[in-house]
Amino acid sequence: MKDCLSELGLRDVNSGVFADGWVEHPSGGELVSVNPTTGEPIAVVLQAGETDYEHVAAAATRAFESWRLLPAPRRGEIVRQLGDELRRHRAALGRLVSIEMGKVLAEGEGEVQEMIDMGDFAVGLSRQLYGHSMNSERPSHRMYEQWHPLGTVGVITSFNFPVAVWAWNAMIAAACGDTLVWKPSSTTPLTAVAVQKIASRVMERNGLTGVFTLAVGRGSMVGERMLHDRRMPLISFTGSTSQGRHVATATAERFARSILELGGNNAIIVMPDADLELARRAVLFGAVGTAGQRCTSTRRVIMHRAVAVDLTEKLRRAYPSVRVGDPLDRATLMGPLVDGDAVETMMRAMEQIRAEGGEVLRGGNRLDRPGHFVEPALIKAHAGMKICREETFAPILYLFTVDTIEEAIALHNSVDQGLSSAIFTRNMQWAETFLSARGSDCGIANVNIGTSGAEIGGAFGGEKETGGGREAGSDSWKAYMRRQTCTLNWSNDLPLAQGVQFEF
Ligand code: UN1
Repeated sequence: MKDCLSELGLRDVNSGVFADGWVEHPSGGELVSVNPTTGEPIAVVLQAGETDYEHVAAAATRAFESWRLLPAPRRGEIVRQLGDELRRHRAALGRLVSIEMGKVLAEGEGEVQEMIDMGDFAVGLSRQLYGHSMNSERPSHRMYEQWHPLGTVGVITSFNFPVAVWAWNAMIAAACGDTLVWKPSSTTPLTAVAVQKIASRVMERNGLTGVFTLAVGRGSMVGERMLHDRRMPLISFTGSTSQGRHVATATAERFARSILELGGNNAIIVMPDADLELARRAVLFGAVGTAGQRCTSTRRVIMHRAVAVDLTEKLRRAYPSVRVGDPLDRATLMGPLVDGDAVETMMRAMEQIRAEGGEVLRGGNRLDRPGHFVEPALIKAHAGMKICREETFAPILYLFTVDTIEEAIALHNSVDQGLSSAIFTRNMQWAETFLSARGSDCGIANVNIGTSGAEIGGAFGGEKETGGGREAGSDSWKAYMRRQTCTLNWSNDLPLAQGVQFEF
């Protein structure tokens, strides 16, 4: 562990505040980063106090004045250097993610790869911030739209993807000419400090500062200030639906934009012709991967009656063989939950499951060892269970049985969340029904692929109580820029639109 901390420049006590440079003694108190595998402290991060926050926000606002004027391809070139620096530290940073957050090493490294992929995407994007040109209805007039940098973006991230979600926002925002204030989750401050060190080294080499800034601190102080800070025209927030509702109202109140990535309640529909072996593997990765702590985790499987017995049996056999343990051990499939509260929440959900008549087929107990370990739970559920409508951020999987595709889709869409969805079938009509306007109501819909593990090239996000935000690929960049419609008259006359005559 020491090796990876020292490669990343981390010490026993670290500043969690970067404005124009590291603030040596921020005044917001000590935050101890704890290893969820052992329950032991890893290191201390010093949090932002009120004046520290002010320094950070002011530095990012100042940096915007010049960063926005740098040609976008030159900003892209700097983002390329950031990607290269991340490549150099992929192993160490991936390991730190596993140590601090508890996801297994393959997933920790995968998360850093997601950052690198975002970097590559943003480099290309920096030469493709296209606007349309339109045909004006007036003679000798030209009409077009262009995209300008927006300002300083406030980015509030969650513990479960402590670095990738920063990259979704940071790489795009930087290419678009915006600057950033990052408030990471208080559960994973060390990975944030490590990423900031990498980013600020690259910026320093280019004689720049204030483009990427960091304010580790309490949500009630740093988070609240960001929501109400008029210097930040956009807040990108990842977290629970209840917190997201607060972010939505606070930002709307001052007409700021928000990108919200909130709760999911993702399901896989399995039809009679499905390749059950593929389905089994996708369900397991989706339900057990990251210990069920992804927004995209598979929480429900909706099985056609024709395959319900078979698939249930396959899962019953697979669940006990999921190796739970040290995330740094390559043989482990599921690490710990992030903290003691997460374990308590899962245990409460298990009680409710039993009270509502769910049948526990496998697991669901806490493990008697140090750290926050649980067994993944496999539940035979029925549509009346209220708990299945909630996102419990833990490895609990509900199995439902249905008789038709219509019934499957109705049950699928009956929850409040709308992030990710999947169907397993080779039947074109079933697949297309699922993808059609009367099919899945989610932001992400997959065929013969599970609900989690999206590629960065597409826009990531969901509908309903998931919040409607879109991040990462496709045209998500548009949320980070302001659109300007320009009409230019090169005639010697002043014709009015819609043919309006106004002579005097
Ligand atoms: C999240 O859980 O907040 O699609 C993000 C996935 C990952 C990102 C998940 N690429 O599972």
